[in-house]
Amino acid sequence: MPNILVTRRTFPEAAEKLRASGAEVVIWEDDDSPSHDDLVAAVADIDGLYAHITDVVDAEVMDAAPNLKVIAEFGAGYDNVDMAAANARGIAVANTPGVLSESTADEAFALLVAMARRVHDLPQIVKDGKWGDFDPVGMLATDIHHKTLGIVGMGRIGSEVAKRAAGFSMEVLYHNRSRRDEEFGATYVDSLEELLERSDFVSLHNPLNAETTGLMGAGQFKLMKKTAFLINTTRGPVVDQEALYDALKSGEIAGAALDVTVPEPMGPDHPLLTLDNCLIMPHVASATGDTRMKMAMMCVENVLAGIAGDWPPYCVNRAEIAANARLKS
Ligand code: 8YV
Repeated sequence: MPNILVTRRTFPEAAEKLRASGAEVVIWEDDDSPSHDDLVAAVADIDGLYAHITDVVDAEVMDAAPNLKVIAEFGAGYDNVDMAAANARGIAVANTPGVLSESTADEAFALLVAMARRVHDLPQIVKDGKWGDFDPVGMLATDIHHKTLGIVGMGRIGSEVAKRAAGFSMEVLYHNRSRRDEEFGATYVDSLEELLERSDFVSLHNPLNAETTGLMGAGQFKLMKKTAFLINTTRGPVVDQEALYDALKSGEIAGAALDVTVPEPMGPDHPLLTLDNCLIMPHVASATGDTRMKMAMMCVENVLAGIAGDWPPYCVNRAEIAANARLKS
């Protein structure tokens, strides 16, 4: 009987479907995620790993799981998995693309609107009893319509953000590894620098990798307009948070809204939380009931296919595994 480890709580429907396959399913029910040592100990007999962003799935974990055939990641990003190690061991890695694009874009856009229209700070004035007499030049916000949005990384989520921006009559620029067909009227710009200089809002949607770690640092904030806002719903390490703190504090940029941070969870004492022009959400862009359920069911499909010896439907390293197999033969 194949064994599956699910590293966080899941929906009953997902657990039932896994068990209905006949597999032995262990679900990590603790409030805390398994530590790396816990994971190494828990994977000894497993064939399939249903993993989450909190799991560092490295060579040590893979070597502790000699029967492991598939790592099914709950999420679109799988930067927590050592892909070179998985490729070398012929372990299929799969993710949950597509189903979360619109929810993530909705949240990115909500953050943009919140920063521009001061939804993040004006309610506090009311709560604090500081809502004074009408002031025609007080409590001013920033327009969204007819402003320029720069999208960094025009994948599925980026293009959903572009679609929303079109509805707000924004001009949309994008910078991507490759030029795509004009997405919802978005204009390709060759360099990140140009995008940063021209945008009133910059929204990050590129995956985390060696090239994108620290992509937004002091030099990039200097290029941005002093009136511009940064939105990050991708991964925390894409932004140099110390440089961001300085840029927000000194007025180099107008504000930032982050769904993702370093570390996660971020403690209440973090310096970014002392700033009025910074809004931080606890990594919840895909966290709607409907979307999380779809992600869970996709993860189930991936893990069940993998333990049966089939390619998971949303496998991300099929070509790499096949190439390695050819090299070895
Ligand atoms: C997930 C995400 O909820 O898809 C992603 O890459 O960041 C989120 O949608 C997160 O990865 C939790 O596993």
